Amino acid sequence: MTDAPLAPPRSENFLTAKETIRSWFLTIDHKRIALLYAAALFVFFFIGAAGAAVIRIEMLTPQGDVVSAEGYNRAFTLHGVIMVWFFLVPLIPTTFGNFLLPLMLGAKDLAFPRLNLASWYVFMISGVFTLAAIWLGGLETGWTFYTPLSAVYADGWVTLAILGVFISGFSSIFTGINFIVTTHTLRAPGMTWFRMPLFVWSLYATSLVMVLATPVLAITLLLILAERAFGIGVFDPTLGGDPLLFQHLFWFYSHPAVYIMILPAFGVISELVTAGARNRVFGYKFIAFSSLAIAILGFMVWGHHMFTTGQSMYAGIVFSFLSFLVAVPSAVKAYNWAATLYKGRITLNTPFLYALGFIALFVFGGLTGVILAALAVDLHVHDSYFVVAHFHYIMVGAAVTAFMGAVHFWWPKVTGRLYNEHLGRASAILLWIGFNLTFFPQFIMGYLGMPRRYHAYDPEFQVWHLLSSAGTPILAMGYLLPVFYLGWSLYNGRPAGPNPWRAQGLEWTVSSPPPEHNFHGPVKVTREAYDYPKEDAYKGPLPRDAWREAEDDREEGQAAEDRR
Ligand code: HEM
Ligand SMILES: [Cu+2]
Repeated sequence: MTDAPLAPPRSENFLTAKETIRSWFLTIDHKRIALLYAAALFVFFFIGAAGAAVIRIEMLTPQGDVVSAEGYNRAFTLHGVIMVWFFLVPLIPTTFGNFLLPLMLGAKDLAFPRLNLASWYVFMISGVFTLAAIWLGGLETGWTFYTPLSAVYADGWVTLAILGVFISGFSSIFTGINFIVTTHTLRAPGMTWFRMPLFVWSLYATSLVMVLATPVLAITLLLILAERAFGIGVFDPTLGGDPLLFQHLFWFYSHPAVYIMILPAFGVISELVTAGARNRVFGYKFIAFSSLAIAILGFMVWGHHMFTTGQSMYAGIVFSFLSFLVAVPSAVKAYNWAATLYKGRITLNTPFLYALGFIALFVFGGLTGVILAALAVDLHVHDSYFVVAHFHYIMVGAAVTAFMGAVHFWWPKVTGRLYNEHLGRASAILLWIGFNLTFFPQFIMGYLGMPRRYHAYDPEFQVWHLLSSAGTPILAMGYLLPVFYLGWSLYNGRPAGPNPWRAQGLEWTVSSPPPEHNFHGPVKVTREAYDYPKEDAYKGPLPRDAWREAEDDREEGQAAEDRR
């Protein structure tokens, strides 16, 4: 056996093909741009996390003692603005979407490589505006920028922060256009629509939402800026405006935006579940179409954020019913994953543990969404910690867990290195425990009446806040531990080989890290996605399963490395 597939020549690998700093900042390689995004998001995540730390420390005691009421408002606004607009919305599409879409389709790059680089620069510029607003003292509107607070009363750096979010929308739109055109035009011969990996379908649905919904947000934010700057009466009732108009416009974007966050996560989980169970995916078309159904239905439910605003009761009933409907395509996915696992040959390795953790947290988050969508219940728990818990189960418990699963699944592909499997599993479990300890108590206290966004509270809630704050350091460890062992693996990890998981998919047919232009020759696709060998599935675990073989390959790779 030769070393070639395990350690491709340096010139062939996208990381080492060109080594100057300039070559990184001017790169039009989708794989490098993915890493540029990853670096930026990493920084934003830790800034957002600092806001979370302030919140959880303040909530340890019922009195407001660590920060002032005003300071608390600024802390949760910092946290929300950074986490939603600068972390969750771009999280999976700009990193794994960028990296994998051309590889999965058998293309050399995205349709518009320069636009891709431009979208990163636009994103960075938008980040500078919003970070400047925070640096100069922050703002107190919450990530939702509700009027009339944001347009009239707030005296923080609202204009600057909103300008940043406005600009970041362009980067979202650029990415969406790029993905849609790539999927339509750059599929390799034989890569029919129904042979595309489900991650690609989810990116396609996400891109549609990005392109169609983001302009609405942009206009809404511009109107706030205009109102702040020129005092025109769009939202301000004293000038003849209507503050509720803002909520309609905002949620018309922001409910679909929650699907920008979760749809790519669904796609990741479909990949992890099929590779982990070594089984054909159950109901491929149902999963693919459910992504589109969610994207479309997602545009029709925004009013469920406004049940308590005095909108007409009939509107409330219709929005409530439509919101229940969204649960259907979501449940289709959950059932199909379960059916894929059933009789699959499951090995509990790290990416798969994250996938299982995701399914549990997503089902819980989704079901509590259905509870919130029930009109009568929502009147009771609206604006309480119950809502905070609901959206954290979905946005963090599900979306970020899927991202962590993706990191552990594609790490060997991106870097060419394997990480420590024991530490990987340990941190997946730590993350799950820390997450539930942090956020489950919030359901209970919310139900009991603890309002959100309060910096001092009634002592009866303290025990729940203590539990929640106690979970936070465990959760933080779950995120930090991978930084260390993954960082270590970059220099010391064993070479991964092209396909350490024995997974299906074009990205696993090229060397790791992939060559600069992805594929050496023309690509021709002759099989459906997830065409796992029949003898792999439906047999139950064997003493020497495919994972074990892959392990042997890795050892051979190590031996080859040692000999050199
Ligand atoms: C089965 C699907 C879902 C249903 C029926 C649902 C329902 C709801 C409802 C009714 C509310 C408003 C609660 C209130 O303010 O009183 C809400 C809030 C929220 N949901 Fe969901 N949801 C679903 C899925 C999702 C997903 C997939 C995400 C994110 C990826 C998400 C993120 C949020 C966020 C961020 C809020 C709070 C917004 C805020 O006021 O700050 N939801 N959800
Ligand atoms: Cu919503």
